[in-house]
This record gives sequence, C-alpha cells and structure tokens, in this order.
Amino acid sequence: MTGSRIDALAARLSPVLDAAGLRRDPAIDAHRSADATGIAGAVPPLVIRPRTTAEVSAALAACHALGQPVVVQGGLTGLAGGARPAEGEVALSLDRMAAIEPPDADAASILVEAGATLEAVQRRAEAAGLRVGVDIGARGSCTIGGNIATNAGGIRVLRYGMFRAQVAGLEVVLADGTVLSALAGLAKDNAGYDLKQLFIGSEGTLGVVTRARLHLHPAPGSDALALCAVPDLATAIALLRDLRARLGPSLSAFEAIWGGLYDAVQALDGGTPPLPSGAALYLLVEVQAGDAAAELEAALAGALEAGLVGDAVLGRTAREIAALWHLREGFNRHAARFGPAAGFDVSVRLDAMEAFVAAAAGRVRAADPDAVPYLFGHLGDGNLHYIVRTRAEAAVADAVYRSIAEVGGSISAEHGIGFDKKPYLGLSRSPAEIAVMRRLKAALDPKAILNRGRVFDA
Ligand code: LAC
Ligand code: ZN
Repeated sequence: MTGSRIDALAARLSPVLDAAGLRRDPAIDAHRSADATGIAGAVPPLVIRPRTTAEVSAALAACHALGQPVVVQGGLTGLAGGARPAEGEVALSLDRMAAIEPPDADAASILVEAGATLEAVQRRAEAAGLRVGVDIGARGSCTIGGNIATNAGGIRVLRYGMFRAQVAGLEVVLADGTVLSALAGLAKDNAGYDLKQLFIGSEGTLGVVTRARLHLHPAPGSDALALCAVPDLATAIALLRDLRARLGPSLSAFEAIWGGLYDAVQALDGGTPPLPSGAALYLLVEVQAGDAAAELEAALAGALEAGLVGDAVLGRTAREIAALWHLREGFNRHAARFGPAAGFDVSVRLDAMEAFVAAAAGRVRAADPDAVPYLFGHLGDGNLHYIVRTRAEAAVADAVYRSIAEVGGSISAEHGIGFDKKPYLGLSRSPAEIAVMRRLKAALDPKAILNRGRVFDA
C-alpha cells in the first residue's frame, strides 16, 4: 500500500519537478533520517526538493490528495525531533530554495527563500550595513524556514526578540497546496487576522514556509564582550538587573555558563582559561553601541564597585571576542563526549530561577545520585539549557519538568516540542489551549499530513 502510494506520488510529481527534484532510495542521503539530537529516524522512501513555491504547492497538493504524510526538512539542526522522519513519511526539503534578494535599505528588510541559511542572510545584511536580530550557534546550517517554523531564539533575544519579531512578511503553503503569500512587510497592517503569526513556531504542522521578508536592524557602531565571574546565581541576577539599568538597550546578550560546565569545557579544550576556575557562574555580557567598549567598561566598573562582579575580562580584539563566544558554544561542541545525557530547554521567570535551580538539583540527585548536571544558556531572558549526564533519563526528565511546572515555567523555551517533548506539553499548556491547537490543525491540515504527530497527537 505504502509502496504503491509512493509510486503514485512519484508518477504525479515527476512531470512537475526536474530530475534532482525527486530522490528515491538509494539516492537518499543518510543525514536526512536524523536531526541534531542524533536519534535515528526512518529513511524517507522519497525526498521532494522543489525549486519554487509553485512546485511546493504542487507537491503538497499531490500528497494531500493521496493522504501521504510529509516531514518538512530545513537544516536538520533541531533539537526536539520535529524534522526527524517517522516511518512512511516522505521528506520535503527546501534546500534548493535558498535565494536571497538584496536588502531593502529604506524598509530595512530582506526577502529570502526558506532554504537560505541564517549565516548567509546575516552576511548579506552585514554587507549592506545591517544586521539580522537573531543569532544562534547553528547559524551555518540552520535555515530561515526552520528558524521561522520553530521561532528560534538564541543569544540576542534580550535586545531583538525571537524570530517572530524578525518576520515582517511570510509566504506559506498549506497542506492542500493553497499558497498564502503576504510578503509586503508593511509596518502597519490590521486588515483582519495576522495569519502569519499562526505559522511562526508551529513546527511545520500547519504549513510550509517558502519565503519570508525579515526585518533588519541598523548595524551598531561596535560590539564589545566581557566574561565575568560571579559567586552565585543570586549575584548573576542582581548583575543583570544592574547592567540593564546602566546600559538600557545597549545590553544585547547576557549568557551564563555554570562553573561545572566551564571547567569541563576548559578540560576538553586545553589552553589557558580566560578566567580561573572556581566561580559558581561565568557570564558573557555583550554590548552593542556607538562606543560599545567604553559603555561596557563603564558599566562593569560600576557593577564592580557595587560588589556584583568578582572577576572580569574584556574581549579587546575580534580574536578575543571570538574565543569567548567559542567558550559559550563549548557544550554543543563537546556534547557527544559528555556521554548519555538528558537535555532540557526551559524558561523560568527570573524571580523564580533560584527556586527552580535548587529544586531541580535536589530532585535530579534523588532520581540518580550519579547524575552530573551541566547548566548554561540565555540567562538574560530566563532560558536555561539544563543538561544532565545520566542513564536514568526518564526519572531525571520527571525531576526537571516537575520543578519547572512548580514555578510556572515553560518546558520548551526555544527548541520547540517536536516528537521528543510531546509527552510534557500538558505541563505548560492547558487542556483548553491544546484543544484549540487541535482545532487549528484540523482546519488547516484535515488529513494531518504535515509533520504528523509532532507537538501533539491530532
Ligand atoms: C544554544 C542552543 C543549544 O543556546 O540553543 O547553544
Ligand atoms: Zn539556546
């Protein structure tokens, strides 16, 4: 049945797509069966690689007519299993739709196709003296379509917001092939519902992003970065409050690396650490401003005087700044060497952060006395990446999620739900909210062909 349906689909699509537009086993690359979690998925029996929105529309119309499930794939850098194929799903890859138009300087926006990498768009913007507001570690491989579908966050949410805030206009194709194109990017446009918002963060369950117009921001005069050591989480949060007051919108990132992870990354990287080990937390503080180094130095001098910083080092050259960011990416680089682990991406209000960290630590220890937690993340916006080296994954997940639910936090700050966090959605969304999600899914994708089984069961 499945085999003959794939044959029927291929027969319908081969007149529409060029030779590279349809790949069947064994031409399918192994990398299509997994996302960045590394958990193996199925190998899709067919990969569809359209070049235009019209081709995406034709492909989805055919899948819809045949009731053929589709997994939508961008750069495969997701961490929740959203793009990992399930058995029998064909893959729809946007990798051949990667065009980037020249930035529109007047509107400070840029029109891009879904398959363009974030880094390629950042480069185009920078060449025109502009910046993309979002930056994430996966920039070199993640794609704009995936960034939008997952509402990616990253290191500068504090200043520029999440991906949702970057989207000025959007083009999506619905499951039945209907094209919704709203790419003008008008600053003011209250003509009925703002439908694009539905698709941002929907993890490919409601439609396929094909093109977007993104807001760009004026390049700041300069960037400056410092690494600070603090004795505890309370001081880190006090420092954040203090720097916000001193720096206002110039504060563009406030990232945390807990001491245990700092030491582990240093041990793996070798060399001389920028600050000695032994502190409870290390913070990366970034300023974007006309004279960023001067602003940052003045702010840190004030914070030092107020007793909020133990030790600090300023990145002075581009090389030093890159080295500090490299440290921040340490966990991601070394993840495979940390052994079996359970990873969480949680959001907590700052005034509940200490209570959460203490409660989670106690429960994790009780669940597995040998567990080793590694914490880092976007402390400036309350988003922690909480990784636990453990073999007792289920018990540890229960420990962390119970602690998050207790303080009213979110079980997914920025990585989404996908397949992997679906069992826990009910801890952060009410039955009424999930029921509305199901009604939207049924309205837009009545046969549930798009990313079926991600986020919730239809
Ligand atoms: C980061 C990814 C894991 O912040 O979200 O490094
Ligand atoms: Zn992150």
